[in-house]
Amino acid sequence: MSFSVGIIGLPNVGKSTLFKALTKNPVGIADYPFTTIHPNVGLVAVPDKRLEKIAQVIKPEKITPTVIEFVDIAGLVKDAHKGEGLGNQFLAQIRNCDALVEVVKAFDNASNASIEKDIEIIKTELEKKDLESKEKENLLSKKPILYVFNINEQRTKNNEQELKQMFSFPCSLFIDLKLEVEISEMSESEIKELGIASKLDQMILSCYDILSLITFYTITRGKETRAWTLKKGLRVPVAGGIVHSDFETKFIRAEVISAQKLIAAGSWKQARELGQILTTGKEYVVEDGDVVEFKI
Ligand SMILES: Nc1nc2c(ncn2[C@@H]2O[C@H](COP(=O)(O)OP(=O)(O)O)[C@@H](O)[C@H]2O)c(=O)[nH]1
Ligand SMILES: [Mg+2]
Repeated sequence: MSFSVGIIGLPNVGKSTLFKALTKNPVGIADYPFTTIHPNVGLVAVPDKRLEKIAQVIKPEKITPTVIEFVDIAGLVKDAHKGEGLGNQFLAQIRNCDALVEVVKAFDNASNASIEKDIEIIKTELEKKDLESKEKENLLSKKPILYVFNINEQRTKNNEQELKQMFSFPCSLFIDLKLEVEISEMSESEIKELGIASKLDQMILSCYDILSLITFYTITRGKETRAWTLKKGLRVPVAGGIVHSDFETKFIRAEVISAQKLIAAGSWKQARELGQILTTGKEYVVEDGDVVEFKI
């Protein structure tokens, strides 16, 4: 189950800057040899402290994070829905995405009024495109959106508060994207020395949230500890199908323990002795943080 997030917004607001910062550091694992699948499509590892802790218990040969796809969609302009500026092509790309990150220019001298206008243009384009669409289930304007206000030093904390009050979006972040590119090129020690922190992990996890996604883990007998992405509320055979199609079609049962319990127990064996490993049937709904062994 791979999820795709489209980066949208007007031209020159920092979309490609965000894409560059996100894809700067390769996922670096055999299963994903290319971080950038296409010049504008990249795979980004989902930050996951739990995965590291499970790996400390299991000591696998290989640790594999789960990934999320980001697509740098070219800038939308007014009347894109009528085909302006290759608008139809861009809107078709948006249709293929599960969620959107909208970058809004709030750097330099962008006034609150211009920010409001920019947001309105994009909203209107998506809604107008939806009006012509026959497919009512895939409406562009109904996709979950995370707003990223691209700020810089000139926009002070006060302005941030003002903007937050102006727009009561369910999900928004204030990020200096230019700084993020610089951070992505620094070593850990340089970042520490400068006392700065990246907000990209938070952004990636916010995308996870707006998509109602959870993470479950497999440990494949100590060979590989791996994180997987699943929609909230699905049953264990569906999770199995993501790992291997046989795990869904030939599913018999699964052994499940929460990451937290496994980490506390210190080993799979110990967790079993403590009676903490649950044997479940087809009906079990996977929870965020479950470590699952599929039995077929
Ligand atoms: N001052 C400033 N300039 C930025 C920032 N982000 C992007 N830019 C500039 O805005 C221009 C467009 O950036 P780009 O990411 O290519 O925009 P896109 O058209 O939305 O993909 C470039 O000249 C960037 O250097 C930022 O955070 N601060
Ligand atoms: Mg661009």
